[in-house]
Amino acid sequence: MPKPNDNQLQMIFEDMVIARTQAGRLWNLQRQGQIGTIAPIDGHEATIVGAVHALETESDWVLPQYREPLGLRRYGPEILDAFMLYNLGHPLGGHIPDPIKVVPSQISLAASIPHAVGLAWGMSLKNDPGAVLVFFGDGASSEGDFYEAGNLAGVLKAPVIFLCVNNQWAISTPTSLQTAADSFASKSSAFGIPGVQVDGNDPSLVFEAVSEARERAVNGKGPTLIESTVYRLGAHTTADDPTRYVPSEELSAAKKRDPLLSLQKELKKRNLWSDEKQNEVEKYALERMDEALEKAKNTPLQPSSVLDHCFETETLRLSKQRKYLLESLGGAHE
Ligand SMILES: Cc1ncc(C[n+]2csc(CCOP(=O)(O)OP(=O)(O)O)c2C)c(N)n1
Ligand SMILES: [Mg+2]
Repeated sequence: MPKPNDNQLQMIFEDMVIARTQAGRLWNLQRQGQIGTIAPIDGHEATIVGAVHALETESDWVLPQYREPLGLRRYGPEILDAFMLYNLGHPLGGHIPDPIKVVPSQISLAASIPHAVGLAWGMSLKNDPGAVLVFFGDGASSEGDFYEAGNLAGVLKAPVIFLCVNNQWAISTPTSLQTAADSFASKSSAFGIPGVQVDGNDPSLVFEAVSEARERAVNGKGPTLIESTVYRLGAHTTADDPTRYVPSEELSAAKKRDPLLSLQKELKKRNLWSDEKQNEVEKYALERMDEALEKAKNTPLQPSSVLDHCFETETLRLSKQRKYLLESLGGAHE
């Protein structure tokens, strides 16, 4: 499979820098009480951005867990706008406009994996082109949903890519307590599909692995399980204190393999990146985030919109709940 060319690599690095810069700003906004809980992307950028750059945005769907949104910029600037609304308490579903093929983040672990398989199966039944990529963590892989969906996808040869981001932690649970298997990729053998392990700190390797999985998917050869190994450089979320359980020597070793540092070094050596470019991109990232935050602050909260987008036609039970909600709000909101 081809590696990303120089231009693609520059774009990948740009998206990685934007994600890291915006993540830092989000952390501060949460600490200032301006937004809700967030899960930092730090350490996951090469995997998320590398994977997304191997997809065809017009035909391929992405289902993020909750750590991915800042890395999905390639799918459109609207993703950040939707994410900022979500961070201010708006339901995410209604804000990712058509035709962007990104499904709202899933906080309930592994719950998006059966959705991804259903979506992929539906696409193959309708002869739609494209593939579906679903992100989930090492922790999410312990859920029944993962095994059920993986099994069905193998039988149906659904065009789906299972991307397990092994960041070595599920909050404070290390992978040694998560599974007794040799690897997360090896779980693919029970589904009868290929399992691949990749160094998730190198976006070129992730790009290559996802390109290959995509090729299989769109050619009717079925799903692939990719385990992309990274290290969670930050806290689990803004509600976590990792100094209580992450061994400091392990964290300092991981910081030396920070995916941004190694790629920046390589690109600079090849004259594909400079300090000026770095400053310019960081400045853009912050301005873009301020703009998205401002837009979100100026959007009135509509509590009943949490009931939108559940079904194509609203069910009787939902209609009753909507009526009850609107009545209890005393008509103050829609
Ligand atoms: C079904 C379910 N069980 C438990 C939780 C609580 N929870 C939130 S995040 C998390 C850890 C997830 O770890 P992993 O899947 O490895 O993702 P990471 O946060 O490391 O990116 C847990 C247990 C949840 N959100 N959903
Ligand atoms: Mg994890």
